Amino acid sequence: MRSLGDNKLKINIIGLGYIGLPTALMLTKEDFEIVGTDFNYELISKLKNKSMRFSENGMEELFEEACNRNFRFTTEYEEADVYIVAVPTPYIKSSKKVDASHVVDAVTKILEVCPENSTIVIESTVSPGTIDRYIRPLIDECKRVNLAHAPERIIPGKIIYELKNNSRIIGVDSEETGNLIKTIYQSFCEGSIIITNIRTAEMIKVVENTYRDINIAFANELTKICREAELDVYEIIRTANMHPRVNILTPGPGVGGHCISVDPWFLVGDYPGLANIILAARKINDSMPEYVLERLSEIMEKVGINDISRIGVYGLTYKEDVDDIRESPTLQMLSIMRKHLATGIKVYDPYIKEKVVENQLFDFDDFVENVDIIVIMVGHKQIIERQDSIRNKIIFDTRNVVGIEGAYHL
Ligand code: SAJ
Repeated sequence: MRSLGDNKLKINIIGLGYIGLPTALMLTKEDFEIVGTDFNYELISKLKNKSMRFSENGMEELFEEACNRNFRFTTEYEEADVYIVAVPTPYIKSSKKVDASHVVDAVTKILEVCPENSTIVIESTVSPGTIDRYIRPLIDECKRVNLAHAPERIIPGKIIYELKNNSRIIGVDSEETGNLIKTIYQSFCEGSIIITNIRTAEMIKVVENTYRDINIAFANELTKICREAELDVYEIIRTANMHPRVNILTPGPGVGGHCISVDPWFLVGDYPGLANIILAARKINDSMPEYVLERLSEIMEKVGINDISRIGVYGLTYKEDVDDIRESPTLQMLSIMRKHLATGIKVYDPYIKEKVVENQLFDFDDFVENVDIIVIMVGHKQIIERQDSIRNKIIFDTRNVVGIEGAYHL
């Protein structure tokens, strides 16, 4: 294995999505030779034309700098010292288990080109035991390669900041691999870097997202209880959180994204019967889009509006100020409505410029003009800044982000 003191260490990043691309850019700042690989030709040609699929604070500058430093993109896997795998790991809907096929494919292709003694780092989130079950056997029957798991822990919306400042966990089989990978991550990461074994690293990552899911579910359950008790859940959470050992998260219309709504299922799938709170939390969070619809129907009845086409849903993304719509509560809600043949509701999101749903509008003023009730599903900066223009509408603010008098809440 080459050390950093010798020739430039070559790192091949596999998967140039939300995690792989920013990680590659951070590493290109350093004295490594970086090659980014993705099987998506369209993405590679876009990157070659200097265009990125998503943007994050600070990323454009890094991208430009990286291109000037000869950061290369390709659809091929290359011979390298270290491989960092950042491909998606969805869950299988029927069994709730992790679908490791993209990671398996990536590692299989790496093994076709990698030299003996090179190192493969898996960044993709996997359920505990996945690497031993699916990845290690591929390597063991092929060649002598070192394995590491450095699960990504950055939050969309603050990717560059968190890549630099978050602590990292690195799961490895040997001290030597631990030290090499630590040196690589230390080149851009100012947080602490904790070395452990691979299965523990897998578990820590899934536990972090599960903890957040359970905490959000608690907030959502409190919302339902407080509605029944005619109490203000926001006041209750705000005040309870003043206790030094209480930190309840914020209720909302559901939990979306590719992480928190997915990872807890890995534990439910692998430990049925043991993962009880985890399962209950998933169910509560998954029930929220339906709960929004129940509240909406109450509000419509109260204000005497029954024409669905006069209702506007604000926000399609899974959370504020990102352009990612994966598993978003709005999409979940629209799908429930479709099942009940309730169509015609208008939808608008400032971050989504292409048509992804029926009756989607692309201009904020046009949207506001054409509806009587606005259901705020995402607290984008735009709606907070432009709340004056919706004051004369009936507002159902599921995120509690605008201070409009008379607005309805969850
Ligand atoms: N949400 C609430 N109430 C809250 C916080 C979030 O309803 O108080 C909702 C959001 O609106 C969104 C969903 O939950 O729909 C998830 O959003 P998020 O911002 O909590 O998290 P993600 O999915 O963007 O990123 C998470 C992060 N994990 C943790 O904070 C423990 C991130 O650090 C991980 O890297 C990422 O998952 C991942 O890739 O696993």
